[in-house]
Amino acid sequence: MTGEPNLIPAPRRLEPTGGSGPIGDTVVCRVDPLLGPEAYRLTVAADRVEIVGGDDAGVFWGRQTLRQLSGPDAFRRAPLSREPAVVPYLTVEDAPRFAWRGLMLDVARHFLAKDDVLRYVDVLAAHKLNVLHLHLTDDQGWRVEIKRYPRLTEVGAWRPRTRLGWGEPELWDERPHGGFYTQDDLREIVAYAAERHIRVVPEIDLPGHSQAAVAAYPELGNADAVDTGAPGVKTDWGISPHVLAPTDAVVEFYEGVFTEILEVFPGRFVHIGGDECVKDQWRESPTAQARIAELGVGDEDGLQSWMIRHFDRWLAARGRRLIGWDEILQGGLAPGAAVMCWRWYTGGVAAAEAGHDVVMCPQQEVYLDHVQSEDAGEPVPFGWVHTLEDVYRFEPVPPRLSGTPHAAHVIGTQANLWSEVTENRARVDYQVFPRLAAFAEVAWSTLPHPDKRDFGDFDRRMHEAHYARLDALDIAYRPPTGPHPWQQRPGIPGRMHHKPRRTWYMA
Ligand code: TNX
Repeated sequence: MTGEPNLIPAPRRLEPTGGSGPIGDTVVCRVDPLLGPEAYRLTVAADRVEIVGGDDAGVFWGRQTLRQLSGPDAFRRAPLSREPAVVPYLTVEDAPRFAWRGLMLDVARHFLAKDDVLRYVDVLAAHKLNVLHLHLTDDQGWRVEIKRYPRLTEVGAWRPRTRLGWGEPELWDERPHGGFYTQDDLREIVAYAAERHIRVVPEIDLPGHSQAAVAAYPELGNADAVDTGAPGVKTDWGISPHVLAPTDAVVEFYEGVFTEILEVFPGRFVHIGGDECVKDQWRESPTAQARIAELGVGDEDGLQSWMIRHFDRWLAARGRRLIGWDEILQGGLAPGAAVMCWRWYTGGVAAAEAGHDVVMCPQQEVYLDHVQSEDAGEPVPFGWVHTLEDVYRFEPVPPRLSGTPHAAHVIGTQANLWSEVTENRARVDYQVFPRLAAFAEVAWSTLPHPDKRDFGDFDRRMHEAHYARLDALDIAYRPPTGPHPWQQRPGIPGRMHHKPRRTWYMA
């Protein structure tokens, strides 16, 4: 084999030095901090393979590139007894554009077994992505053991049945669903990820998306505003009105939760959610209204802001940084907090201009639960259509920030997989791939303006090399020609948005 190697993500500088052939068994690795964080230089020659990393992570990413150069069988779990791989002789100099290159897995709406999460760590590593964000709690399930509050998982990790799809007709899977990770399971995931230079960011969602917690401990809810007692774990989708009560007792309870979370997750960032907190119960609750007056925070938004600021201070005092969905901007953003921007680019732009770090993950661009084509055969079509090409043309830094000092506050980007319509690993694979490959290139490489990106070249590299790697990894991706018959879910209704979606130019 000769010619240009197919690399995903594309490297900064690639110099073929002529020829190709087998390489020896020895790879010399060393660190040279002058290269910078996560950067590497890979040299492949017949008699010598060398990887110089700016740090250990850089060496690791260099090894991933060597794996890419070694053919699809390098992505199997054991070598096949074949002739040694033919590898192009070259030098690659490479460094990531963004420090935060993430994937969020929503393990709350549908639980994903520990083994499937570990597999996703391997899959992220192969794509040079370095953050795994676990959405651990939501209305439909609480997925992390908290030793001091056993009912969070005894009660909150299970629901009696599950809504199938989003729309009409209303269909149900009558099987109980649930599961949770023990703290040791999560320590194992964190350690496994760390070996692959991937950070795990835990998310405990508050004060909204808390119905599972309220089901487990009704005193967390606004008992004076609702007469039904414990609501039970939510069985269908959408946003629950059951939000946390804004009391000292609830804040203390969650300090207990976060105390245990910090023991399991050593990383800097801790995600506190903050999204889609419906304020109806707070408006009706005399306790919440008295709290607004007592704290002098003006209104319900001010109350949410008070809660977020409390946890910002609490985390900062323990050497951590808060990150939350862009609603944490409402009512004033806590200093030092970072923002995960999901609603268009608006919140991210505002946050960056105010000096806050931002991770860009607009739902209009990189929500992988959203449908991948207009085809009628797409399983449970939800959201806007994001094709592989759309994701390849996603630009994390919008024009309004580009070229300004605020652009440096965009510390990275993330693709999010919400799991209302993905009930198992095969469905997750289908939604995530091949789009995560395009996302990985966007997150790592400095690509031209979205209109000028060479999608044809990307697609060629997909066909010539990357689909075969995904096959070797046993990823149940969406084939370029559309779903396999067994990947379709006829009869299960979805809910598609038919509005214009492309947004990079709007901010
Ligand atoms: C919005 S993104 C949500 C999630 C849903 C998702 C579905 C965000 C912070 N909230 O609760 O699962 O849309 O795409």
